[in-house]
Amino acid sequence: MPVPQINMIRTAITTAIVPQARQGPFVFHDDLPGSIAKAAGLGFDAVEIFPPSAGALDIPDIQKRIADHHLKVAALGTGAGWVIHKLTLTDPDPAIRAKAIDFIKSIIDAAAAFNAPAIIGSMQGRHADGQRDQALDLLADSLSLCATHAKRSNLPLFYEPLNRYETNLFNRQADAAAWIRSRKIANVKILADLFHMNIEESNVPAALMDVGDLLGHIHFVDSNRRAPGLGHTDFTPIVQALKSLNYKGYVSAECFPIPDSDQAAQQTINTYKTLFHS
Ligand code: LER
Ligand code: MN
Repeated sequence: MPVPQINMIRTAITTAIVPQARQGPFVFHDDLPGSIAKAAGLGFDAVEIFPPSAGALDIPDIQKRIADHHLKVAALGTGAGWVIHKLTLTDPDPAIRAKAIDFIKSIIDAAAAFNAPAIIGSMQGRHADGQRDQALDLLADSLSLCATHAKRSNLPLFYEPLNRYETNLFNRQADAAAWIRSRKIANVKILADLFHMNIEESNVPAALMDVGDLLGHIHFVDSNRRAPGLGHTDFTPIVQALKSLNYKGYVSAECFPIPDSDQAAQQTINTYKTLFHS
């Protein structure tokens, strides 16, 4: 039975098939068919997939498994472009930037086969000392190119501010949202990751309200990057903020498989049922 929903908030769980990301904050690792079956069995609406490349995905096979399990794909991550190939959208070298954009476009196209958006997280990169303005110009241009490409499939592109240990471009939601608005970067929505927000924001619900209609996706996770309910985040005001925004996107569990994948998945769906039960 699907989890009862309010406000059309939909539930998702992350699954990574990138060997270099085995220690990363993803609930399921390595076994995409198995994690699709488990996600459906627990009542999630969707899976969020972190692939090594577009070419590594057997799209017809995944489409069939997703359809057979009445699931959706919430989003596809692009972080392998950084983790495996060290490509970023703000690299000062135009040849590396071009490769980064091509890598992302190929993931955007693969995601479109599932009617899902792609996520720009670690591929945003970081700026060198004294180079912030130049890097933000490069980020604006690169995001615009990728978002224009996504628009051809009528899908947005998600941009994710990260905590200070992972980027120095945007760490706080309001700063990123104001920048996207002032630069008029079309078709980009913000991905708010509650783990990064726990480090960077003074008030998480207020920061979500600042993002407002630019909010496109949420990485729903506790303060310590464990499954929701295993840390000290107070989710009640966060859910209230989502309700008052009439948020209709996914709450996608991007957390460590602690104590293991199955227990983190079960913990997540239990918490979702409590928080999002109408
Ligand atoms: C990385 O910390 C993260 O949160 C990912 O979602 C970025 O792709
Ligand atoms: Mn994230």
